[in-house]
Amino acid sequence: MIKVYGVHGSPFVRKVFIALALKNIPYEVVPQMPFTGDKEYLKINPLGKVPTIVDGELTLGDSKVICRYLENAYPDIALYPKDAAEKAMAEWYEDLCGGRVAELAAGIFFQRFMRPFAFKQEPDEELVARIIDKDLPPLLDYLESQVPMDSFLFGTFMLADLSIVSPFINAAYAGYEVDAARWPALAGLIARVRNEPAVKAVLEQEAKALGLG
Ligand SMILES: N[C@@H](CCC(=O)N[C@@H](CS)C(=O)NCC(=O)O)C(=O)O
Repeated sequence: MIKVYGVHGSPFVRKVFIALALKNIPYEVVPQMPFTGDKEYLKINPLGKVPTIVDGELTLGDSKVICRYLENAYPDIALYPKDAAEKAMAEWYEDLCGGRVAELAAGIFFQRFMRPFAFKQEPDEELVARIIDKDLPPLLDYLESQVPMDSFLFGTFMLADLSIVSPFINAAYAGYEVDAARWPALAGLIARVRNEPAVKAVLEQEAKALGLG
């Protein structure tokens, strides 16, 4: 059975759990905290980041690489569109939202969730305000221009939808919600993705793991 090293709450680990669930592939979770410098873990992922998967002889890090592998190795249920241009756009959204958008959302999550609850520290509200008022809005404007009002990006629910929404799941743990009056299509996509059975199931486990369930 595929092993996934990681921890609930990471948007990158969440993506792999949901990708596996969408493809009906059973998996086993090996709890692995990031940022620990765990020497044993560094042997299988020298970056020390989560997730990493082990599938038989194959040991692979990075959620994007893992999801592309899953798509090729287990092609029955598609995570990416087949059309070349659509596939490229799906990968672009995954890159953009797993990169800069995730970084900003993680800033809110770290300041308003991790600092008070895990480290008993005050959040840096100045930093949070800069993210919410200045850094995020141009990216939200862009995403709003890309996302359909009533459906998923490529018809059925796929990884591109999850990639766009996932950072905002983390930000929501810290009390941040995308303003539906200003970005209605994006807010609608967030609600639709959250409602997908595979996502719901993982979010339920995540809430328990974060002490929210
Ligand atoms: N590009 C990587 C990013 C993974 C990542 O940054 N994971 C975080 C947890 S959310 C981590 O392990 N951070 C630990 C570190 O940076 O040392 C992926 O898509 O898997």
